[in-house]
Amino acid sequence: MPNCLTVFVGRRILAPLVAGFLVLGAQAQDGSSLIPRPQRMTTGEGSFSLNASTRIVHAAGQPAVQAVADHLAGLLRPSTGFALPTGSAAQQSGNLIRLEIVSKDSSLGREGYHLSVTPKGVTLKASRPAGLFYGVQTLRQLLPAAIEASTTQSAAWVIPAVEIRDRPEYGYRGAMLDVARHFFGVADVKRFIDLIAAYKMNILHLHLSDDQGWRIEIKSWPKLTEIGGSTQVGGGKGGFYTQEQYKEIVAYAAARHITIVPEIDMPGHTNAAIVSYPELNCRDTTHALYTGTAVGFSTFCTSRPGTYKFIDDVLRELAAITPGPWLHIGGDESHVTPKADYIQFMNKVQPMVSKYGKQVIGWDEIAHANLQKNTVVQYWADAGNSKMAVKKGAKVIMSPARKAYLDMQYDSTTRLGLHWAGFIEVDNAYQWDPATMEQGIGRQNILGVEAPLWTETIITMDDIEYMVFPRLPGIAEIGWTDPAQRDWKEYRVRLAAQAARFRAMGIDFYASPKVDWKQ
Ligand code: TNX
Repeated sequence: MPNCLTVFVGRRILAPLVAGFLVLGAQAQDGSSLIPRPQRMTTGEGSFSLNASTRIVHAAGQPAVQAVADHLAGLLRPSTGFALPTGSAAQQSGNLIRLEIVSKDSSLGREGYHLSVTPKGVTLKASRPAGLFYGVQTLRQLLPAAIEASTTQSAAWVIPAVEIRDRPEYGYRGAMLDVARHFFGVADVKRFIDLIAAYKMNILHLHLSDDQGWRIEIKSWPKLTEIGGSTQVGGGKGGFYTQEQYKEIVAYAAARHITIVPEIDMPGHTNAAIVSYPELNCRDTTHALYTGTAVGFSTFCTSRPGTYKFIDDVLRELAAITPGPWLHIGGDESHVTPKADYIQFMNKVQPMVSKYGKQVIGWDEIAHANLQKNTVVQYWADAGNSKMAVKKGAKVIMSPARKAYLDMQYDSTTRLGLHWAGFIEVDNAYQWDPATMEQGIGRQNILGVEAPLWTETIITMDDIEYMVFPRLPGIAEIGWTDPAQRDWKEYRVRLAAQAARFRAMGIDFYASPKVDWKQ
């Protein structure tokens, strides 16, 4: 146990004593600029030095722990140039980072971890590999920012002596990437996964279909990608993932303890599918590919049995390549589907998802239908819908557009993005509490938070990074950190300290005037 008498940062004592632990405020290099802010942290004396003889060890016969050890080594090798061998610990001495699964520490929960750094060594404990993975993300941020560089750096690779016990507030901490309006290839999605994993997010929702494009191969309906995947907003060439590529994304995410939530948006937002198979529409007229950005003009024919045969095939193929528990069926802005038809449609499609062993997520409008026992509603626009969903027994994912939408402009000068839900500066994106922002939803009914990035105006990976950073770390903290420990004035100092990490990771971030980046 490190010494934890008083912690001074600059000249100020930044933190109160909570339950016998000194909880830290901000500052680089002593652990106090961590994002998300950990639940409990105390600082000790001295530091641990990572060096050429450091090894990352764990007990034998634990492949999932070995995977976390290899992940950690993979993060540290490029910048340090050290070999950092990993493996089971026959010998217990030397300069070691130890990863341990502990069964007795139930207070850590499914995703918590206990990190102990002393001058002698680093020990990371968790009840499951996911917790070890989150502890690894913390360890990364305890090292100098240069650790994030992709080439060898000369730096003193010291980790301050700390003791951290940490676990998340919410189990669902996600981001969404719209690959339908503009398509992003596998390499971009992998980078996106790496960026959200660094902030302990555990969900990536992929918006795989919309009016402008169909992005996932469905073998029984090949024209979906041949025709429906052939363009995008602005008329570019679009693209799609083969099932093999999708599986590659799923595996890459899983290795980072991230679950993929695939979305097929329906019955609206379906122009690309309808152009590919006109019989999905009630009138078998000719349809044209769409490369604009208006919403709400398309709908599946909800009265034809053929529509449900199509949906069954799509859901079956998608469920077979999706190990996670959820299939998102959209349901937003179906403005040309008569309300009674919409309700009937959703009542029919939900059991089809269950049939393939998955749980439904739908945008908040889905609350108008009868909700199956496990259906989850994603709040984006209408609090009334979300409250109705809760009354019907559903759980809610909080993605309020006016706070969590990463495609909203920061201010009127932002070169990308939309502003229909308002301008969202970095402070605004951070200052809200999912549990209290709407009366009538309630903490106990909230699975967590998700920040969607819609891509009508987003074309390149640089564009993605500019809109996502620096707001995403704040959303990640909302998902992870106890709201009683969150405060903008304190957070903005920690955020400023992340800039060096963003730069080392090559992230093209928005240097918001709300943050004093020189601190
Ligand atoms: C609303 S959010 C939409 C999307 C748009 C987004 C742009 C939601 C469920 N529907 O179709 O891309 O606004 O911000």
